[in-house]
Amino acid sequence: MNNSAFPEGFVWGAASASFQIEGAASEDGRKESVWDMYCRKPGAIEDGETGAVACDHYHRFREDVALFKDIGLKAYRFSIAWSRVIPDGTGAVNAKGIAFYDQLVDELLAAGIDSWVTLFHWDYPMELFYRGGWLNPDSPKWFADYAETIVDALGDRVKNWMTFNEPQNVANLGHGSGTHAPGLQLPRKEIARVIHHILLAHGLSNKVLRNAGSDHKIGHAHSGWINIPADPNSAADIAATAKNMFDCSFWHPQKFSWWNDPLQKGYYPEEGLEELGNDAPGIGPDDMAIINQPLDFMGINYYGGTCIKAGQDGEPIDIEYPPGVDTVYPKWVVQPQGLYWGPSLLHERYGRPMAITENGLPNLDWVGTDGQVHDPQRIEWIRTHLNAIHQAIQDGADVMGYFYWSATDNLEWAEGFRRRYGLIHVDFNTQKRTLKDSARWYGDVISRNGMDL
Ligand code: BGP
Repeated sequence: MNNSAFPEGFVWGAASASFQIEGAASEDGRKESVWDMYCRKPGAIEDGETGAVACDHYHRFREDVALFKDIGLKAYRFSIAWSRVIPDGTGAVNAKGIAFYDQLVDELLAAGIDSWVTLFHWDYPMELFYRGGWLNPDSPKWFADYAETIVDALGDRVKNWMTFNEPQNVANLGHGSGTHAPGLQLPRKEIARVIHHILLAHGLSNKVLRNAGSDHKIGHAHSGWINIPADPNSAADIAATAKNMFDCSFWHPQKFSWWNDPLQKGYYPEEGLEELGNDAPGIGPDDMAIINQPLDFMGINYYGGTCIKAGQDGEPIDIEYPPGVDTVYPKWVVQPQGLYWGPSLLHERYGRPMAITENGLPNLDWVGTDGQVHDPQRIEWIRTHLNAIHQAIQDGADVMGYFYWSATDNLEWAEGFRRRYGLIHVDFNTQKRTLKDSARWYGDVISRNGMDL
């Protein structure tokens, strides 16, 4: 148990994403995104589910915000549906789309909740996909123009921004394995090109947000492979862990350093470039300077990590499922200490403030005969992960906040509605919301600023 509170001003929040909750997919001028297309693909989404209705948050956001207030959330991370506000991706702005986010931000403000806005959480406008999507060299500029529209509309009240959510998955799953929208299976040369354009889009939009006012805090929400030393007392295991986490001698679109070295240091890892050879992206003379913009915080989405031990030669050996470690449905390993080692090792490499922009437990929660949702495992999950963050902060990592994933149960992408992550249970037949036990428990933790976990 920690016997000190979290640092003053620590941000206590929960997160969501537009496509997973909003519904109203063809209302008020919204056009399709690549996820609408992907949902139409037979077999792509479990049980043939779609985002057409989801949590109907578009119509019920006031009720949802009232629940966030009941819990005691201090911050709410949500994303903008690009094709709701600019239906063609570029050009005409849809006033009704803007009005929705405008009202949401006002409602949150009135409830005393800070908005943390993600510009892009995967729902890429279909009209831009028809034009080549992230492969098109104009795609960074399209994104910067979209960012300008959003910051013009909301920037007087929204001060915390994330450019991209897990672009690693957009590249790897969306354009590599084809298991996320848009469902492409491209060779690595084209994936590296997609990454380069997303990095440029991050840089250009970062500048746009920065120009909107010096009080804007700009970051991202990245995933990556977080590693945990098999023996936390072994210097060799710790060294092998860091080596594996940042090593780019084998190129993979999921690697932290392939994204964050350009973003935060201004260059791609040399070994990765060498390995890619002719498949490396074309890098224009100004590109790296555009990509390498000041970053106020590094967002980390964490669900589970891989244990590493050092071999005889010190080289890292993966132990994916170490003995004694539990897994949750369907396969995440329960490794709270990843939120000690991830922030600690990322702090050593990048020395930047961090926010845990996602972390949560999927479970098969249901409303009991007493009308309540009892989810002790989620409470244990949050408690142990917060303890790990607390320890990382004690040991020097600068972690500014924690966003539980997710505020409500929602459409878990290709996994449909079965995997429930929410603090708030949603009955997808009736749209009835019920606070889970974990929501009340988390509210209590927030009121104590994390003391006595
Ligand atoms: C992250 C996404 C979230 C959410 C979460 C849950 O990758 O940013 O939108 O979906 O994962 O994970 P999963 O959908 O793999 O269960």
